[in-house]
Amino acid sequence: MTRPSVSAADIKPDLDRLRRRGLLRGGLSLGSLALLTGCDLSTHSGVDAALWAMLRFNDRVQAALFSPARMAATYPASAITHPFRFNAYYPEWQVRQVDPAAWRLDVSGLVADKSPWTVEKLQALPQEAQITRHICIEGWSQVGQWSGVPLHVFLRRVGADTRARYVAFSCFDGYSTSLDMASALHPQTILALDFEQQPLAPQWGSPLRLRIPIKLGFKSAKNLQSIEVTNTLPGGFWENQGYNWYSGV
Ligand SMILES: Nc1nc2c(c(=O)[nH]1)N[C@H]1C(S)=C(S)[C@@H](COP(=O)(O)O)O[C@H]1N2
Ligand SMILES: [Mo]
Repeated sequence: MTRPSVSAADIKPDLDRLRRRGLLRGGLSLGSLALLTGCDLSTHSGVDAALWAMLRFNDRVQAALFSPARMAATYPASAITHPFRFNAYYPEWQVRQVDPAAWRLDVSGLVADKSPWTVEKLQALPQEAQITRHICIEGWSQVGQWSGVPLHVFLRRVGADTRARYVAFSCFDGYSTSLDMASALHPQTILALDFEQQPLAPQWGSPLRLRIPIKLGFKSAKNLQSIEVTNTLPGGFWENQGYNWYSGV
């Protein structure tokens, strides 16, 4: 085992971050971190590798606890939150708008059919409605009503290799996120076209957003531009800044 030569103060912000997320309990030392992860802690990149190894370990634990049969709670229409809260990594006046008639959804990676999708083509697929709770990592939640195409229906329609590990989502506002395949295939994971029984307004992710009640709100990407099926861990806007990648609720 390599002796850690980076001081605890050097990586204090990273350790504090992990502690806040409950990944490190009490006074986990650099030595035990090295033992746990098998990473060389004598350099900064080694420390980084150890921290990422811890996070991936956390992802694996969460994935092992996942059950495709476990459903997120659903609610009656009377429980829908009004007014519904907008959230994005920018303020509401900066919401991007596209013409839904000109918009196309790109499909890439491990799929048989890479032709782009129009709103009309998506509307012609089977639709599923849900009233579920959207839980933001910032500590607030709200109940909303969405409907659209179950992602498993879409993935099978495009001939996706559903043995692939990940599905990645890119948005035309610069946002991105990604899912493990099991969560992508969960029956409550939908490509939502409607919010409160109307076509999505721009601030709610027009013309197409992901809606996944079994994950924290930041996974429900709005303003979708492309979907990729891949075996390479894709990351995402918040995931790359240290939010837990799996983020099941
Ligand atoms: N394209 C895009 N999707 C996004 C975000 C974003 O900034 N851009 N923010 C995420 C976060 S953190 C939350 S809580 C929800 C907010 O969705 P809402 O505005 O419908 O409440 O969108 C998620 N999807
Ligand atoms: Mo969020």
